[in-house]
Amino acid sequence: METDLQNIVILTGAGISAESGIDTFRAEGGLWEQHRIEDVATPEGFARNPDLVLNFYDMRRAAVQEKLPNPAHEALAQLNHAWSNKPNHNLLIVTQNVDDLHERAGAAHVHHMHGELLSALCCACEHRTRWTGTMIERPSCPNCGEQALRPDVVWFGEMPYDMERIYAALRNADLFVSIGTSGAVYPAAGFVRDAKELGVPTIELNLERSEGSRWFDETRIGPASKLVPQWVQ
Ligand code: BV8
Repeated sequence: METDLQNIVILTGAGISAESGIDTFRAEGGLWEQHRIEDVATPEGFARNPDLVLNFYDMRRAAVQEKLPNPAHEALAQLNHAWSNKPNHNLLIVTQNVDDLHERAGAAHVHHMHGELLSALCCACEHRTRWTGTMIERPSCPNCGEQALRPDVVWFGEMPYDMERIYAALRNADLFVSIGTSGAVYPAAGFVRDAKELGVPTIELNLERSEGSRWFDETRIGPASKLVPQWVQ
């Protein structure tokens, strides 16, 4: 990695967790082959069949808890730690992922723009609470007591969390790095173009060319567990 970098924005997608054994969305046999997006990742799908959606996320929540971070998560956590000890250096890890593998590798202040499996949101009082169990039994909200908990994840048609935090970091960035994402879903897929318009250099680390590859200054092809530690060192 260039030594004169000070402010870096890193976007991660499902591909960074693939080698930890977590299904991506668009791979063969991936999540969107097992379930229709409209049925399990939209507010309309949740209203139509809440049990299907709660089971989908209960299954993913249980699966994630059995998985471990891989060398890509660990390399970013080391970078995160090194940057936190350098004055006037900023590193923002923005993840589209709802798993907690960045945190379990030791990264701090990760921005989960699409929410987190291990967080529950109450539809009645909007209270958020850390959640490791299941929701299919319709547990009561710890704050208001209503049986109105949903997964605290951003579905299609819902606004990703704290977009201004991301855009502010991009405006100040010396480098934008994208790791393990297909570049298929907006607004995350648009960050590379936002960076280019701001004159920020861009790198993509991915197993294959993505929908966004044509916008990146550089695309490195390979598994994240190899590419990310190489890039960080
Ligand atoms: C919104 C959370 C507006 C839930 C997810 C234009 C502009 C803005 C919006 C839109 C637009 N056009 C359409 C839209 C709407 C929509 C959208 O983008 N649709 C797509 C289908 C066109 N976007 C939205 O609805 C977003 N909201 O726009 O709100 C708004 C405005 C005002 C008021 C209200 C609302 C919200 C989208 C968020 C949906 N939630 N996830 C959950 O996880 O269940 S999306 C989900 O898919 C991910 O979070 C991620 O964002 C997205 C893509 O997934 P990836 O992470 O990229 O995974 P994928 O499987 O696709 O690819 C994996 C990649 O890794 C591959 O490239 C593969 O090669 C690579 N890989 C695999 N193994 C490895 C690897 N790489 C390295 N190493 C490996 N080992």
